[in-house]
Amino acid sequence: MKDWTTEEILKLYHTPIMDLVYQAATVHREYHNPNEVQISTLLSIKTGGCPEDCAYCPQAARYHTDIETNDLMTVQQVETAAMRAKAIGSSRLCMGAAWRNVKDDADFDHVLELVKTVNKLDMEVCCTLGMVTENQAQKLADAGLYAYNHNLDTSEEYYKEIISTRGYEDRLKTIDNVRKANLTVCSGGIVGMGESVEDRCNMLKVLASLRPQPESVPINALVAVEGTPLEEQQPVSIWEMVRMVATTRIVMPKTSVRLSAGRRNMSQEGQAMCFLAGANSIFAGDKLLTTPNPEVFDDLDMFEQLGLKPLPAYAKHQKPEVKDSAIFDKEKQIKWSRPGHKINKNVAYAEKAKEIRKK
Ligand code: SAM
Ligand code: DTB
Ligand code: SF4
Repeated sequence: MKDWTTEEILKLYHTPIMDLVYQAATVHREYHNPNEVQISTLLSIKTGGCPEDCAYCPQAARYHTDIETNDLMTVQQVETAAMRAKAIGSSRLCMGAAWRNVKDDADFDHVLELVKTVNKLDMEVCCTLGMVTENQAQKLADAGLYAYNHNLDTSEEYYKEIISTRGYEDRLKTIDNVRKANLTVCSGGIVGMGESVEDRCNMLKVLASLRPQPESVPINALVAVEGTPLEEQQPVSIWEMVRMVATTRIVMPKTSVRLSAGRRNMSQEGQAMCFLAGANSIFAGDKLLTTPNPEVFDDLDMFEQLGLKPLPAYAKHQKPEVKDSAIFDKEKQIKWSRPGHKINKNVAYAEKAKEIRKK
């Protein structure tokens, strides 16, 4: 497999768009059926109140955003949501929790139950719970987890401008822990946070250098949420999304490239261009985690107009077997880093939120 340099990736990104899309579509057809698009549905099983300071995130407790916070969902609530997702053609349920990291407590045991429940419905189960240790990843695998989502979000350099409460190396460590448990890796990023094209390409270089490469790479367009430090970011143009998708496809030929947050701002034609450029997965369902997504009816219409078929579950990897977990918590608790640097904008927005709460 080729080792891409940032310079080579940048060159690809800046290729005239007709040539870039043609090249990406050619690679895409070598490894995938271009008429198949995998549908994944997100479910926020624990919403808001997160201690981190990710500048893009409406779930960070320190900012003042208009979201409904919720404790962990029950097995019944998750089962109902999973069946509804399956009914619209979704082959994967991705359960998200607004946690910094997983703790070995009753909440984690409950999440393991949720994983088993969704696995029984023959759906690919994905979780995104923040940082995990190797043992925790293994417990998730034994409960029947199929994939773990943990995004790099941007380049190592720009990460420092967005998050001060953890480091890039923490993200890489979790991805490594997930790999050691033989789970499939879902890791991607966000465009439109004020990063440079070089930052985007640097992130792709890091993802493409992982061995094996991630099985799925979500490409999110920032959803600028009021109350977060990135509330004033202007939406990225569709051409930046097309370039990002095409470049991702070329450097990670086998991966599932997921057109993720931000589809509400894209036309059907824009999304079709992304599929042509190698995107072969979407998040469908009326909601992402806390923000709106396109209406299910409109997505079904798009599939019909474009002649796309949803990919069935386990088309790429076998269904994981549910096992009794033989893991004992002997592992030394990893100390996740707290870089401790200050991001002035994040601090200002946290102060602003405090003022609003006082009123
Ligand atoms: N707390 C866990 C973590 O940080 O990994 C899991 C949930 S977190 C919400 C998952 C991902 O959602 C983030 O890494 C980020 O890429 C994406 N995300 C969050 N807010 C977003 C926004 N406003 N626009 C686009 N993507 C966003
Ligand atoms: C990913 O890359 N995007 C999804 C999923 N993985 C967890 C999350 C998007 C969240 C968008 C903002 C929100 O709805 O809160
Ligand atoms: Fe918390 Fe994840 Fe949101 Fe960051 S992205 S504030 S870690 S929920």
